[in-house]
Amino acid sequence: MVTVAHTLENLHTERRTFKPPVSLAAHANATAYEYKKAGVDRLEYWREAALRLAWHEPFTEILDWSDAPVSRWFHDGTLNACDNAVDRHVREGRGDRVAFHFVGEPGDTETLTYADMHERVQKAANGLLSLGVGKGDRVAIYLPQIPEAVVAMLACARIGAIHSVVFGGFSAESLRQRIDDAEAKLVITADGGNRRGSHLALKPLVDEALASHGEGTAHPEPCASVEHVLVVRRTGQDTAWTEGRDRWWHDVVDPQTAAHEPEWVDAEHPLFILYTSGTTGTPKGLFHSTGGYLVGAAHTHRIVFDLKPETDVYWCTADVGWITGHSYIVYGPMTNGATQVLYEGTPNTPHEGRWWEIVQEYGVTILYTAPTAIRTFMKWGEAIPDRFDLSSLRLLGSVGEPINPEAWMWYRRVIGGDRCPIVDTWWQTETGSIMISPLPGVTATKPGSAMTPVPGVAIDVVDDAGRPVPNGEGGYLVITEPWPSMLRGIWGNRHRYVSTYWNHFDGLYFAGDGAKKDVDGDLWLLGRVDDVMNVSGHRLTTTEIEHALVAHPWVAEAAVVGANDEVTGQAVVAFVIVRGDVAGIPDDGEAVAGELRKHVRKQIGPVATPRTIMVVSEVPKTRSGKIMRRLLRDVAENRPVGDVTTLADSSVMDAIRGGLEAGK
Ligand code: 6R9
Repeated sequence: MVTVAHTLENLHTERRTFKPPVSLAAHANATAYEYKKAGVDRLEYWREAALRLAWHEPFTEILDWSDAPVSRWFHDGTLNACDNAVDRHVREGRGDRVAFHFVGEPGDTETLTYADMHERVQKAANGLLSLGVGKGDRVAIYLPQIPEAVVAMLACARIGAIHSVVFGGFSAESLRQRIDDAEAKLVITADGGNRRGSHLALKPLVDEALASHGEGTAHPEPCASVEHVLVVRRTGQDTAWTEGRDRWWHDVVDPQTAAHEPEWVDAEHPLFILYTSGTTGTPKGLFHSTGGYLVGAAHTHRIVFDLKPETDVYWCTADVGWITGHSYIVYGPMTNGATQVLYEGTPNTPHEGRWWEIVQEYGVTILYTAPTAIRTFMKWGEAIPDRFDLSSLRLLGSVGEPINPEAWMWYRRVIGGDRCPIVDTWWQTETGSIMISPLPGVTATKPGSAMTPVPGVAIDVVDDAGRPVPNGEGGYLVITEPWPSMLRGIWGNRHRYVSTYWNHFDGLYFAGDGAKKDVDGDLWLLGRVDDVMNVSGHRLTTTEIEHALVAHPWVAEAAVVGANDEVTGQAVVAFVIVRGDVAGIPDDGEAVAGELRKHVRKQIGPVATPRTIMVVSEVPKTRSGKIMRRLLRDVAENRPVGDVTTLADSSVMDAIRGGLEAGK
């Protein structure tokens, strides 16, 4: 295992704290009592949370941990996730409430109430059944961010089929791998989606994925498991058709009756598979349960975002193809009866104020997004959000990466008008729901810290031997007790599940992240443990140096890697993007580098001074917005750049290389 710093001497000197707004605290869904209750009896705490769901048959047992590390929660109860997310609201008189304000990238909009969703999920469920899909079958969903994506997921849940959503930006090869691994019977896709003002084709990629890739390739045979491809018409572009296999959504779903009794499933029935890249080899198909997962997603959504379903307009900007979209667009918020914005496109189409225009137009009150987006907006400059009325906002969330204190402060000041609390939420595809976060009515927050585990979740930071570190020190983040929304395994591979997460420290779930407890015991996430550098024997994380760089007024975004160095073992190499809205930044990259080197030396110490600083226009990111340091390490070490297939924009690496060549 990679070793991580126990003694990150130079870490943050962040001392600012922000108390919860008094008015929010007075009416918050969660008070300090929540921690107390969970502290007294953790399982009882989760039992009460579970009782907020609609159960078909009640459960009697809370946790069965006899087959550890596979847990069973509420296992003798039965329920249906779609019934909780949709039917229940209609049944209880909330059918007229808006579920989604959908905004297409070209400007088309649609308002869908819970009653509308009810009609759609029932028709879609009957449509799936008519194609021979049933309980336990796997369905791959490869759609743009449109209402049908939500409807398709819920229709699967409704009939007990297991969905596997593949993000619409993935390649045909990635799609094929995921379809084969799950042996999906059906693929739901669209002719295409709208992206940056043009049509992105999806159906041709499905055709390619399902076809034979030829002798000698990884896929010499056509895909054997898929019987049908169900195609939503979104863009109207021409689409090749395989008769018998391909069916239009409007032909199959629209004529169905809007009457369907949900399939009541055991709490442990798998709800979905979601693939996430591992450090090695093939992507892992993580799967989640129905009952425990839904409890975790709905409960955390209610307490962390303080949702008031009658008045809030909630917008999570993630794609439904990621866990954030699963838990905090579909299952959590809908179970809580939220009114949401669903936006198909990119933040700068047709202009860089598009998000803020949407916030203004729909009166968004809660915004949940990622640090990478915030840093992009910082780069574009605050004059853009300043043009819009953002006064409806009352709560801001962040997820996906450590948020730099400066980005946090910018988010609070420019977007949150200095009045909205920020919840920095740490969690993973594996955890299913938020594990570490402030509670907005309780916690005094510190910029850059995710603060403390949510009530009912047991987390620690341990050293190489698995011993808890004292406050003020760093180590590995672990989860010490099972939790309801924990993954139930890796599809078809129990051994890989155990060895990936449970073999590092006896009885502890190893998250793969480094973290530090500050003197108060609050948690600072330091990135993946493989992002640790060793410079002349000093252990440094990429995150702390990135934080320091972004704290400089010239810098919008920074990515730091450790490159091999004959003298120091590793050396710090930084890639920085300078801000667009700050005057007086020198054109000369060397002058910028000199100033930033001085700045890092002052902020952290000489040992952290970057050997090389390269000014670039973009840094490579995965499609979920995480910086791909592996590729930057290739550049820093002068190697040909490795596999770029998971990059959101593969031309970024050419641009970086090109820029460096030109600068030589
Ligand atoms: C929800 C999601 C999980 C990894 C995780 C960690 C990083 C997520 C974070 C964060 C610091 C936060 N991560 N949230 N790091 N602060 N608030 O992103 O799931 O795509 O599986 O990624 O993302 O490194 O281990 P997933």
